[in-house]
Amino acid sequence: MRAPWLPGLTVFCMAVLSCLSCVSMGLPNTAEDTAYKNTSDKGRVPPHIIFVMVDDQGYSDVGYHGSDIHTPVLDQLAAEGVKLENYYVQPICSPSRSQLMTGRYQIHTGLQHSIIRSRQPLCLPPDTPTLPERLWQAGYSTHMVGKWHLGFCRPECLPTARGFQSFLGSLTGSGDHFSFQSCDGAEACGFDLHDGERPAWELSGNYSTLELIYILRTHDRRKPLFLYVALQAAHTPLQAPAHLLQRYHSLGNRLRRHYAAMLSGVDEAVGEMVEEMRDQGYYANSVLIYSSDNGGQPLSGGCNWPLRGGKGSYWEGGVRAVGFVHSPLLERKREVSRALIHVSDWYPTLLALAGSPEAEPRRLDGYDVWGKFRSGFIFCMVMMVSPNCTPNFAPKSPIAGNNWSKTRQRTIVEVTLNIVTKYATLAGQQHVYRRLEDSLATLI
Ligand SMILES: [Ca+2]
Repeated sequence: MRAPWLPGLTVFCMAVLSCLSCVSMGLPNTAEDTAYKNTSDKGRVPPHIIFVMVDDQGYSDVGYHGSDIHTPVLDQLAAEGVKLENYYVQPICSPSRSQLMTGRYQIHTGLQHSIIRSRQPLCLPPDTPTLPERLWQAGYSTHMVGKWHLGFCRPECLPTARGFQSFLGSLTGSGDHFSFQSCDGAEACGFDLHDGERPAWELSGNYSTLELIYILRTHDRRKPLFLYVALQAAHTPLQAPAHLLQRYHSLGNRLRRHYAAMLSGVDEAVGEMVEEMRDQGYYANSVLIYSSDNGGQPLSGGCNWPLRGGKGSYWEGGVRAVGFVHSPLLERKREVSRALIHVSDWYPTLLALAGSPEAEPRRLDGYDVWGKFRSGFIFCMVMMVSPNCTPNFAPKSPIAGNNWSKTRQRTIVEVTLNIVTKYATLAGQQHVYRRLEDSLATLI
């Protein structure tokens, strides 16, 4: 155990099926030394990158969107940075997280059908490069705290085999935030809190904030840090500490009350982390990105107003997410961006920030969007209608319906091209349109 675990600190989180834990595939220590040398040779330290991925936060469930949920820390960070108001993700967990990790739509990784369930022998393809792998190669220390949900059926699927030098969190999609019991049906339950590759039986209560502070205090500041903070809140089961629930005693709806308290826990955790970043000297050379992984679930307390639909649907309420960038390195701060930004864009964007841009950008679906928050790009529309383009699958899509056929597939592609044409023309980016047209032609 790395940190002195104390009870009662903020933020709930994670759990994992211990029976599914695997053997070590960690990165060699000697490689870290080599990477540090390479970084030093460049004569500068690339920015520390902190990516906060929150689970199931609805579009309306943040203070600066007029919510009854109090998120003062997030409000301030967003106000001082760039609010991404046309920011898109996938409608469920695993696909969004796969795109963050690979910069590619899930149609390329076989994760286009649904989430990865605990009993499925499925994971992010080990031969697909991941963001932490690439950042580690670029000289970064790479650490993850929170929910993985990209498969764990084999050792090579685990976070520590996919580029993270340390991992503390859950491997499955959901679980009890206090006991860390996770179930895939009543007959398949287990303990789901892992430290690296082993079940962390000794941990109890809340752990994520403590681990984040421990990493920030022990990391060598001269080396760039990539910290992936994948908080499990506010995913079901809806559970929150009493002191957070007390803030929302006036909310009559029990689900909403618990959900709101969980998001207040997220707000507190982010606040503690940023304070530690300032205290430890990271802040001046840091980039913090905040993102929900999908829209809110109205049946579990979430709210996406004024957007239609919610988690699991391709309506705006399912795929248009809360997102912002906060960084002293932004040239233009205190802005609201209407540019179309997609979760797959972070892969090339962060690699470019790290000074190690993708060598084959055409391999990716995302684009480097740093510095383009004002002008924007147009590509993200495509993945919203094409991710389930497999003939044997009936997606829950308001466009596709349940009668999947070649004709419908063709219609979707044509609709997509029309949308892209419109935005490409507006943005003067016809070259992007031509690339998309080539890609989509293969689907017809
Ligand atoms: Ca989610």
